[in-house]
Amino acid sequence: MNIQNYINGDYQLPISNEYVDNYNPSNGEVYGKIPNSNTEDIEYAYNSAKSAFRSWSKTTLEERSRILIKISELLEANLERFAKAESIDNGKPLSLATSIDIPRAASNFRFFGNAITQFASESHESVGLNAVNFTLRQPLGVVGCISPWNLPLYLFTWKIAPAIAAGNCVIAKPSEVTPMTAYLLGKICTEAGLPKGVLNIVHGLGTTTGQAIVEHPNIKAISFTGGTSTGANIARVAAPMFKKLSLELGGKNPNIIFSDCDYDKMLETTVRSSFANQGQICLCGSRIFVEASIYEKFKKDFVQKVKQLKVGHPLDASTNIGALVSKPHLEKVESYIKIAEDEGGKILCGGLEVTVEGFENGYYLQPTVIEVQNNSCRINQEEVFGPVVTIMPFTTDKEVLRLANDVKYGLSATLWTNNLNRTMQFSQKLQTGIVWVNIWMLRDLRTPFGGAKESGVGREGGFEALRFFTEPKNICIKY
Ligand code: TXE
Repeated sequence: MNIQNYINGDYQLPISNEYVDNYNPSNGEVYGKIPNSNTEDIEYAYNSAKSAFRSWSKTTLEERSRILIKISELLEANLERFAKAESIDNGKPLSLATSIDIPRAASNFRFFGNAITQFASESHESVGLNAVNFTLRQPLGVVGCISPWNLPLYLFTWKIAPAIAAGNCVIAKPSEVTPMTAYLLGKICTEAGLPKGVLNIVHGLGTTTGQAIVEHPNIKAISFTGGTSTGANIARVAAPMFKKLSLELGGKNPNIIFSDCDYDKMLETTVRSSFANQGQICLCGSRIFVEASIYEKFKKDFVQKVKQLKVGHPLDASTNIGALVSKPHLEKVESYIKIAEDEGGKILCGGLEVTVEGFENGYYLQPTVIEVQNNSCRINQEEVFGPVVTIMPFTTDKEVLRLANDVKYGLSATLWTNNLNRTMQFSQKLQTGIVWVNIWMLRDLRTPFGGAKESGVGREGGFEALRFFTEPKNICIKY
């Protein structure tokens, strides 16, 4: 199926007249083409967004909220169709797309549809000076949203929903690797009554279409999720133009397991935090540190559970682990397994490609557990973003805290313990944007979401996102 851009409320062929192939990762076949939009396409999208901004920025909060919630309802009504499209495009199990990806995309619209009605700004009475200050929070204008392939519609809508709720008009680009559900979203927005030009969805390569969005002088802000080196590149281009930037980048997250934890719950959750979505979630706990007293037991139990995970076709209901997103990505992940072995890592299970009958050219890989001796090896320092985790023992709190922080990333950390003092000590000292204690990936959409160090700048979620997509203006009135 060939997809098109969604500009000014309609599907459009790209002015560039250039296309790139869209692959189905479950069988390695090309199953459609997507536009590779150029600067002319972005200019067209920009002009449509700019003219829509005049009235959208003046649309009442109640009306914006109504439309966002309608989009959410239409996504829910189309759950099966969207989940299947996501699974085929990305390689993730249909069960995951049905239970997580699409419901969360719907929640993003509902959440920000509600949040905007509660969003408020401060006033400051300058006592004794007969003056009052208040803050206006005005939409920025036309903003750019660029999202990755791992949670395609989930992350795409996580940016779009707050941007339009706050009164901006948007040029959004999904990953060229997984464009399908973003394409389908256009029609839903039209059906929900979103005025034309408020959301423009353009497709294409990062270096062509993404770059053109970032370079556009009048696009006021860029909200980006993706790789750290891409984020650095975007910052280099955007900074001299003083654009607002929100960057959600990679992670190399520690999963710290103490012997005083609830063992069964930890074990079950650790399988998920390691391999959910084929390990292609920036929040996956890819470095597992286990207290020495339970290390051997954990190693045995964990490997046994991981071996039970079924790698299979994404649409097969019994599949736990689907296909990796693309051939280059599969090769990248495999190269890291080799690097780990060369560095002295011991593969405890997995490490090999899987042939799924009838889909021999799909990108399937066994979930892989590697035992490492130290945290300075490349497999523990660099983001693999696949079904690969390492394990190593530790003895003291001090030691594991140092290991956990000894990495350039700082997105999230998971801590398994029932010790309150330890929980507070680690919560204070872990250099990450998120700390989960005795749980993984419980998401409350009101919380600030994002990373420290090279995992990014800025926070998404809740009012943080609405603050990002508005410009605060202080008004001072003397009376
Ligand atoms: O992501 P890219 P890639 C990590 C993960 C992965 C690595 C590379 O380690 O292996 O990044 O993945 C657009 N200007 N994450 O190459 O390139 C691109 O088209 C503007 C972590 O697929 O960062 C896509 O829409 N845009 C991550 C988006 O950026 C550009 C999720 C992300 O693609 C651009 C995905 C440019 N110059 C990968 N170049 C997470 N944090 O969740 C690319 N893009």
